[in-house]
Amino acid sequence: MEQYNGSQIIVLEGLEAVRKRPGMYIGSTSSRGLHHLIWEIIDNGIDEHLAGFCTQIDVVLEKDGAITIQDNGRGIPVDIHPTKKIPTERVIYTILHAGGKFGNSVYKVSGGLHGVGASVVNALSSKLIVEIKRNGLIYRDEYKNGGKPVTKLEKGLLPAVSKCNKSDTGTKVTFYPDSEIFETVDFKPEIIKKKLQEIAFLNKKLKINFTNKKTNESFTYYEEDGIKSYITYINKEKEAEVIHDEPIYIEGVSSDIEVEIALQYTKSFSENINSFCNRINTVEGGTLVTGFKSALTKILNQYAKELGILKGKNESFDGKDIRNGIVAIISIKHPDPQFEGQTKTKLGNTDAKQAVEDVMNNQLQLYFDKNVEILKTILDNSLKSFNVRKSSDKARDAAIKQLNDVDTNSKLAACSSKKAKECEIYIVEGDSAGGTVKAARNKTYQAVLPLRGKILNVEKAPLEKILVNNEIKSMIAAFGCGIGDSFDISKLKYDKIIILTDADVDGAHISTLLLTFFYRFMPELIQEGKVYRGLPPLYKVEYNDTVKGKSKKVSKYLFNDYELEKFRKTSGKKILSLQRYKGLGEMDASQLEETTLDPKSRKLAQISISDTVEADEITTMLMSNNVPPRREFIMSEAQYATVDI
Ligand code: 2B7
Repeated sequence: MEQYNGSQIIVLEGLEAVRKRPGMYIGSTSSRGLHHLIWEIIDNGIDEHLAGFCTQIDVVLEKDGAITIQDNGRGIPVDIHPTKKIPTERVIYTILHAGGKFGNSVYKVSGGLHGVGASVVNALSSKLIVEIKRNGLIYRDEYKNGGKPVTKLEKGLLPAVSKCNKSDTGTKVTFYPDSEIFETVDFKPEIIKKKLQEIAFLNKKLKINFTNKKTNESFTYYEEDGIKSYITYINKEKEAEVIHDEPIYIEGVSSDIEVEIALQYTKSFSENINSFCNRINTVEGGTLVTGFKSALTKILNQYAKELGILKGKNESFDGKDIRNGIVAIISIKHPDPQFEGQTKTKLGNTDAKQAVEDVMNNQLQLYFDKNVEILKTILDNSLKSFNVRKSSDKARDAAIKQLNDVDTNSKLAACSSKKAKECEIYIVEGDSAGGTVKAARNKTYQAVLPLRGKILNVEKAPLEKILVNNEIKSMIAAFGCGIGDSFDISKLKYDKIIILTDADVDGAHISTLLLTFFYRFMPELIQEGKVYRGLPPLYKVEYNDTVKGKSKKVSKYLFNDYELEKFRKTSGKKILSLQRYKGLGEMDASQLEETTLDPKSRKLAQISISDTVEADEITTMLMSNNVPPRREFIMSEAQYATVDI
């Protein structure tokens, strides 16, 4: 039996709260949430690197499924905490919101999980061991069952288990994610490797080793050139054709804000700008991106004028022309970042815009003055986009006019309410499922738009073709908020856009094509959290249950294999019949209403963009002709409930 004093009981109540609602702290208990545990612990090591005390982080996937993370920083302090009266290490690993007050990192981020990560990971682990090398001693502390201390303190202090060299310092953490909390506790080496590579790019000169003890493989990530190499990596992954050999890299400091920018132009027609503030991917952009765009447009237009590239006197390049084919990374370090927006990933600090502009104005000008050939290549690229845009503007205007002229929406079953806030539109795969959904819906606030078969792949089709495609025209007209430059989310007629497809590979593919269309032409819909995927159940089980004292046959819908497995293991019920739904078409109107339409019982997954580099890569990969990886992705995505692109 462990002995708890008063303060520890309060502590455990905090960790209990994390176990009750893990999603609030790590997003979900799916594979994604599971891996989040690793990122939280690594983050503390990275802070130690940023503070200037750690040069290496080792990550090990152990044979028994545990993860070990070790750094060569100063080692977490083990002395008695002045107010909590227990070793500081224990405060960090058992008290929620203990972060922030520790570690003097200027770049500590108050929002999100940063700093409280250690206690959250402990709360969600069945076992966790912390080993600290400090003062020539190795200290060890062990917890079990969601953060309950196992190690007995000696005179209130952490016991030292052995000696080490005084100069040898650092922190080592091993944890076992709790299988009672997570849907899966199977760490995926591929996910870990990808993230470690990204961390290495964003933290130049930090060495990260990954060892997979299950396969006896080892990998090292070390990026001397940081985000500059990241650009090269992204363009290689995407097989993008670059128009100048080396990425442009600039850096500088303005009003205490460190700014680093790397960019390279490619022959692609889209723009890919990724931004990070204090290493957090600002998916929704914000002031740092605004500053980047405005400075880039201004600087290049100025050069275009000086070099006489645009013939018309009052003509200038549009920002769109200037960013045509650009791949860029903006990374800033801000002492007091304000994160806003739907997913708290939009930087709000106005001084960040100025800082980025300052560094761009000084350093980028300097770069172009030295590299005139590259400047000319880029301006020539802008000119091409300018000319294409001038000619396609006309086609586009005509197409948009046509959209407004005729009602192309004969298939849309509108809802009677005109209040956008309460309305929803279901985009349904196929006419037959569409028909059943129409019959089952609540006509007041649920509209239905059935789509026929294949959706156009907007990644590959030219704009003229996209704008005359029937499916796309119906969606644009139904949503009512335009597309591209003329997009206006305030005109959106619905609060939720719900994609409803079969729970199979084809359904996942159609859903991906739709998301690609939204991502490229109406990204705000996703950023503002308007897009959802309906999750139809995969199984219906029937079993006997006691209702009002009588045994009765009842049924229950299960949404994935995990739920079925859980039902089998924990319900204690004998399954009388098990039906597996192959598609929406197998359900009648009342089943469909209960499982996918009724807000009280349906399941929806909100679509979000969690990583801009990855979203862009996945979009390109899915839509390329490279079939094998595409199939694999669709399959794995189809299994999970939370959808991120
Ligand atoms: C906010 C908390 C989490 N912390 C320290 C000092 C060093 C240190 C840490 C760490 C991950 C896995 C191995 C500060 C910061 C707590 O206070 S956390 N190193 N590494 C870590 O967790 N790695 C610290 C001031 C003086 N001496 C040490």
